[in-house]
Amino acid sequence: MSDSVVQDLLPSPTPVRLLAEDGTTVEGCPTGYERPTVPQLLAAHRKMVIGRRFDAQATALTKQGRLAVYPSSHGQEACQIAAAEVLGPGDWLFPTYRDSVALVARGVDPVEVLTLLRGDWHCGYDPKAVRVAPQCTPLATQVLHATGLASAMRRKGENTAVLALIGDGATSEGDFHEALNFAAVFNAPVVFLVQNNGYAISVPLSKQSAAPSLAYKGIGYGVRSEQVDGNDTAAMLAVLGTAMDRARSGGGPFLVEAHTYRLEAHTNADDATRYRDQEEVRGWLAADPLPRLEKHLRDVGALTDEDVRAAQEEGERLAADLRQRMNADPHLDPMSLFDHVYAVPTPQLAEQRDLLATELKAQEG
Ligand SMILES: Cc1ncc(C[n+]2csc(CCOP(=O)(O)OP(=O)(O)O)c2C)c(N)n1
Ligand SMILES: [Mg+2]
Repeated sequence: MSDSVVQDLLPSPTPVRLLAEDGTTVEGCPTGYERPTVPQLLAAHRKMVIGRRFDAQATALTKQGRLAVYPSSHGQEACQIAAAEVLGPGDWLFPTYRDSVALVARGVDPVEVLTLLRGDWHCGYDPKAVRVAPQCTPLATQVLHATGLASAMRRKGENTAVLALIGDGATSEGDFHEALNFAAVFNAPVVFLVQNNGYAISVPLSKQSAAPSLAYKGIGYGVRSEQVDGNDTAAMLAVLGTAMDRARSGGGPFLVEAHTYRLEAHTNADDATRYRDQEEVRGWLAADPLPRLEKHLRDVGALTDEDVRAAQEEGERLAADLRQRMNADPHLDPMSLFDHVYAVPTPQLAEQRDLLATELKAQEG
């Protein structure tokens, strides 16, 4: 590989940043990226306000026993909203359990988004209809699925791309490395977005990886890589947008590491005070992506109190509707557990199905 090819693959030495923490503009946009327009930032702001309200409501539903578990993405909204905003209608998203806000921003019905976390056996929505794969809990398996689908799209000559989301901890999984290798060799139109939120449950990144940046994990496979301030919505839109455009036009895979932070515990079932101190959390609260974007848009005269109120009211309406619909007991057919497992059920499965059917009949009688 020549020096210039290697240089083209390398991420910036420091994360790309277009907005400072106080909302002021960081002058100069690194070559190859375009600053998002004010209307794009306004659209992202509105979705961020609504997404944050959804997240708070989902957390409340766990306390009311209406959700089994909820992994919050509070603090990671710049990544979540940018991930939804850069998708075209034909593109696919491959999310993890952490990415419910991105699904809501993509337009998936919030009740459907929470179906799996409510304890059902399926993901709640029709993946093909919304072009969103089921939210994946086994770490890193979704990046291989995303790469395979992207490869198929390319073979069919489609002008579309796939965005695969993954956490920092999951980049240690073999599947992640296999996906990067396959994607590069087959020039698959897939963008990998690593949301580096500092922790894999209680394990800090320093105990997970010795890489100078997770973005460097792309170079060895020949994947163009970048690192971004993951709490800067403008930078996230610029870098992810470029990566997706490049993938759609045959430029191949792209790895983006977003430096961000999960402000809540891993899930409602975890006590984060046992492994990180409040001082650290307070530091990241100062880098919160929402006030940063809001301050910027107010400073440039693009956002008024009325706009903010309108977005908040939309968030309240969504939360009220979600509360109401999630409080209704769903009618679940236990027999549906056996549907779609195998095209032809195994004898053992057929036996279990018959046994359950007999038991249910006995209960009815
Ligand atoms: C293959 C596999 N191993 C272990 C787990 C248990 N587990 C669930 S979440 C998690 C941490 C993942 O951390 P990270 O990838 O950083 O994502 P985050 O939760 O921070 O978004 C682990 C180890 C799992 N779900 N799948
Ligand atoms: Mg993490």
